[in-house]
Amino acid sequence: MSAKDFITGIKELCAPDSVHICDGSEGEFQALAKLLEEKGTWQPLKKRPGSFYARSDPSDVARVEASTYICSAKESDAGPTNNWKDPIEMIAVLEPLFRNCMKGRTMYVIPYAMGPKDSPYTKFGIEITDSAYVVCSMKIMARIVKIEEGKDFVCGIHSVGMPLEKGQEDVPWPCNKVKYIVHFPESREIWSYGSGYGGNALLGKKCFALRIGSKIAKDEGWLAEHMLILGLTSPEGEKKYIAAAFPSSCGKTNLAMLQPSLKGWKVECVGDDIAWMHFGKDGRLYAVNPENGFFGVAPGTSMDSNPNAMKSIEKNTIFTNVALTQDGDVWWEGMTKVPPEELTDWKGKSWKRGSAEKAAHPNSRFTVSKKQCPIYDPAGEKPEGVPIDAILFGGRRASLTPLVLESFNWSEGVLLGASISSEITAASEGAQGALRHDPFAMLPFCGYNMGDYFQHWLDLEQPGRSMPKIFAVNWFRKNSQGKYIWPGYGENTRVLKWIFNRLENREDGSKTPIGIVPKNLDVTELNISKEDMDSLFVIDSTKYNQECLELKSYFSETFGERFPKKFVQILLNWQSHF
Ligand code: OXD
Ligand code: MN
Repeated sequence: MSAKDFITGIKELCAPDSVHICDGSEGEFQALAKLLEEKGTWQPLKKRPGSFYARSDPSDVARVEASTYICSAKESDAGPTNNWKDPIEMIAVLEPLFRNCMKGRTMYVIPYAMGPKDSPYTKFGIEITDSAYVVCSMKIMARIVKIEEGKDFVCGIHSVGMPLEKGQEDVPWPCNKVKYIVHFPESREIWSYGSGYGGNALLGKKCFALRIGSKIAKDEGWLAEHMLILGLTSPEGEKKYIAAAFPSSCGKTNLAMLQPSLKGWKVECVGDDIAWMHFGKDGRLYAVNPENGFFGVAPGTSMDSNPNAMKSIEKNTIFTNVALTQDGDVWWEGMTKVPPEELTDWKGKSWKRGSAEKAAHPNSRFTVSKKQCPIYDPAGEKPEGVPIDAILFGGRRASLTPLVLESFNWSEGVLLGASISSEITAASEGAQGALRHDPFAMLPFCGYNMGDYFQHWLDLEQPGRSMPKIFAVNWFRKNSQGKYIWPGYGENTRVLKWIFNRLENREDGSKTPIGIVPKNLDVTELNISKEDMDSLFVIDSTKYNQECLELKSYFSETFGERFPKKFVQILLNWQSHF
């Protein structure tokens, strides 16, 4: 389908009052910013030049996984971890919802690129939306380009699902309680209805770059991953790139922008959320960050936890669902040790220090260009990407997984990725301590059968390729008093240093049945008892035996036939040592 036919077809279906083809210019952003201000969607922030403060409808605050579908022709291709509906049946649901859904509104057409300029790995999309907030956010999160007929693009149709009858007043944050985030992986289409928030609405991010992206990557032999990309330079000036996958709330953005605690080490940020990785002609794995900006969780971000994020958002930033200070700045839980005495909370109500309610929504966000990050790596613009030497998989486990573990080989490392899990904390639903599996941190983002996805990872190892080394990390191990042992944040440099040196065979390790742990981690000037330090690397046979059994039943019950046989062999081998 040509871009022109796509736009005409959607215009006919959605019946907007007008059509605006976006050019991504500053003038366009400013005009839309003014419109959003007039509608009450957002307000400019006095304290931060070029920045805006938006509040969503309180019912529209996060990705809606229960309403997210992968509509492949065959149900088995969506797999057990995705909602599925037959594509024809789904179109029959969507068509009446989208018919005339843009009445009284402008239909914006956003042609955009995911990936660096002139990169062979960059892919194109067209998002049609009736939300000016989405246009402004997409200008930050993607690269808006010109439509070029003849170019392949992923079609995305987004509507807030609130047509306006003649004379009907708009609301600051239009949305609909009916929500559908639908992906058609075979025709590479995305249909999103009813939400204006984040990954539901900025279709380049989770919908394209991960769900549709992972399917394209499988078909074309590359990887679209929920991973940060960082460059690490040693005091001697050598540089290596690391990609890392963590489930949500495990500090991905903090690691991506880490401020090293060790003298002479330098971290540069290529991306904080998504990596597209291809093997180059030299057999190495190269990564590009398809995104142009960060859509970061605000709560917990502070000058202590992530000074580089704080510096990134001093200007030209969209804040959504955070709290507002009395002098016109933003605030969220964790930004300062002591909250301001009085705030306006994310719902627009007056909030006093000591209130039981959170002032900022836990999923409140900042949206900012990656170029504003003081440690943004200019190599992030290289068309060929950056060479990845190590891949990290992190989970949140109070016991079991050591602080860091190097896998013996690619296949065992892939199993470590598939085994990522987090223990449910008091803040989450579910029984405390219960395990939530999140293989490769891709559970909500894999656009096809995850059993096939595991096999795809295994199949990447081929003669002539030099595979990155794979490491598992766990910043969240607790001691017998229930306290976190590892200080994390900037101190994670010590773990990165060990990994860096392992890549160069400069550092010794101790062999365990499942991989190699440090012999001598650099802990100079860290105040951790010897007992705690040792316990960071303990591999408890009984617990690991239990874990292998748990993993076997999780994989076979969830993925059945598509659970790779290789994983069974590895698990049996691990178990034979415990
Ligand atoms: C995100 C997420 O928004 O992973 O990045 O949910
Ligand atoms: Mn993410």
